Amino acid sequence: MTEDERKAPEIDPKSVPAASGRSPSGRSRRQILAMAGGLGVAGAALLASGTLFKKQGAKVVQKLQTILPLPTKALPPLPADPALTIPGLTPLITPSNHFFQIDTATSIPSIDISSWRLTITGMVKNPITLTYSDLLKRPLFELDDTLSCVSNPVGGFLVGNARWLGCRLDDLIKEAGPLASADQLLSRSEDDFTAGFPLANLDGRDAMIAVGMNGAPLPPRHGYPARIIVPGLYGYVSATKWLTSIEITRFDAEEGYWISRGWSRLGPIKMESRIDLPADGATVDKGATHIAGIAWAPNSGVKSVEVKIDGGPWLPATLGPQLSGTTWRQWWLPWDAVSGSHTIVCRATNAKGEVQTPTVADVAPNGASGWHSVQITV
Ligand SMILES: Nc1nc2c(c(=O)[nH]1)N[C@H]1C(S)=C(S)[C@@H](COP(=O)(O)O)O[C@H]1N2
Ligand SMILES: [Mo]
Repeated sequence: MTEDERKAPEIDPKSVPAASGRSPSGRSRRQILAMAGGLGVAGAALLASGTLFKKQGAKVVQKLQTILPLPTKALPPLPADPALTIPGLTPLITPSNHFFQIDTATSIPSIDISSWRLTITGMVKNPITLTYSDLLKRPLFELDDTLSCVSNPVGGFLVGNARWLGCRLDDLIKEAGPLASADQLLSRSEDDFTAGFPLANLDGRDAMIAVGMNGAPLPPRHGYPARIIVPGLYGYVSATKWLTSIEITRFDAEEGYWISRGWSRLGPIKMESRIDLPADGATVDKGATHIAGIAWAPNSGVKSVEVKIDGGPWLPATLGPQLSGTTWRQWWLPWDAVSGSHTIVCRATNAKGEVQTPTVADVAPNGASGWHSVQITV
């Protein structure tokens, strides 16, 4: 593969917002929906009253249709975010407008929801075609899941955590009836991006066709009207935005967009941890402060995070809430900063007791590994 191709999945740094932001917690679901739908106060009032709803004109009704049904299986409300009390800590949930964006699209496809269809075809007994409202009528569930780009370097910001809403992908594929000889789920977008992963990854994990993100319909830049989310897989093999078709096929017949460009066929997200506070290169005031960051260990969960300051011992950090086995956890460690220059390193251990590898790997072909370290001055 050429150098250009290897670099291709990296993104324009301008499109990567800092991974900090205001937590969406504290707002009611209805408020969030109302804002996302552009309805404002009037919309919220309409939602509160079915009779008012019926009296409104077609325009309002159309706007209201972008409001998602409630999940049949809802998650408990989010816990208090430790980021509220530890300044500089990355928020538990990444607000959608701060969520990293990676795609090959030159402009965001604008999709007419009334003519949009999702088809499931290929090596199946019963091909399926769904409209947007068919999709919304399926049982919807919520999923807290951390999505990472394979191009995320150690310590990088191409990773985000969201509460997704969608329907089960495994159920849909079961209904389509894949042939025994098929081994790949290849999804395609409105703009002809493709991503493929092993059918075997539909192993009971909560893979979904997502229609909602953080309490609102998927924002256009994150794939409206629908995208795939597969817990534990990098985006380039799974997370197709502006989804239009799913083809059940074989790896030896077809491959996703990035595979012929030298990236690995299989894309399980690697366990990683990141130091956000203090930032690399920062100058810190002497005295009481925190070392803090996030860590993720897909399909298992983070059991512990340890921090090493200069040549010292590994110190156990305090962990934030574990939303699910596939979300990041925040961690922090109080620190009495002493004058001088310091190197701080962190490492995670997953629920199976496996320690994050120190072996340094580049992002290509299947994701970066190694321990994140920062150099700071007090
Ligand atoms: N249609 C489309 N979907 C796509 C891509 C793309 O280029 N086009 N890129 C994938 C990659 S590489 C990643 S990491 C995720 C990023 O999702 P996000 O932009 O919502 O963070 O989207 C995936 N889905
Ligand atoms: Mo990616």
